[in-house]
Amino acid sequence: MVHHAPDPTGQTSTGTHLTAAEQAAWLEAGRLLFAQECRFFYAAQSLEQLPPTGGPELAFAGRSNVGKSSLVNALTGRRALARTSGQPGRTRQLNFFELGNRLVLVDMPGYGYAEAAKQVKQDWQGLMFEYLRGRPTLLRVILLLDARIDIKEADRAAMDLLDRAAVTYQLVLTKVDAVSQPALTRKLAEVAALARSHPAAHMEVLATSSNTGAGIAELRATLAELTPA
Ligand SMILES: Nc1nc2c(ncn2[C@@H]2O[C@H](COP(=O)(O)OP(=O)(O)OP(=O)(O)O)[C@@H](O)[C@H]2O)c(=O)[nH]1
Ligand SMILES: [Mg+2]
Repeated sequence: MVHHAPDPTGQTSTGTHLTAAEQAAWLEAGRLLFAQECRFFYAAQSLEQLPPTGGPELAFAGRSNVGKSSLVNALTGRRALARTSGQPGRTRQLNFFELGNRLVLVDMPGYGYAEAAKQVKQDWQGLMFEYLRGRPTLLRVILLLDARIDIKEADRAAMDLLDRAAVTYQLVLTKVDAVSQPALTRKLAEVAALARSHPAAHMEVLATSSNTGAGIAELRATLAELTPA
């Protein structure tokens, strides 16, 4: 299904197919899901430490510093649920958050962080990819791309890996507050083309800012749509 949101908040790569009333109901479902209690319940540093599979999981992945932890906070309306930092490489474990007994949000370590010690990098990135490949309860990966930065080799590698593992992922732009409207429109077109060229990528690309809240209601609604009742 394809959704449209009013500009500039919640700009998406696709057009409108919903009436105003349908759009309002769609957004309300997202609001309700994310208004529920959300609590951190698990951190895993190795595959053996993963929590037993339970409810459906949504994983937030992307390059170091792209804004994964900030987005988890913005979605849940909590300032400091997931730890964020201006220094890349802040999140080094898989952090699991339970949302109202319906959904598990997984804040992942970033990839493509050149400065990390080699062993540390192998450990946490290996864990991330093993989790993504092998988790049966994973509903979808939300793969974040910084709206200000060109797509990097590490992003392409992550997409290829998910394609090969047939794990559905959705591309979401972050930090759209930091780019001009024309630059954002160009970026959305570029990333939508990228999504179309990857078999496991969802067609629709969302544009978000954890700072201003742009696109957050639409992302909540999109995620609510995926969540079993
Ligand atoms: N302008 C702007 N900056 C943001 C936004 N979201 C996050 N940031 C900044 O980006 C930096 C990284 O944010 P994090 O949420 O820690 O990023 P991360 O992807 O979790 O990083 P790692 O855990 O290190 O992989 C911080 O300085 C945030 O303040 C946004 O929407 N707009
Ligand atoms: Mg983080």
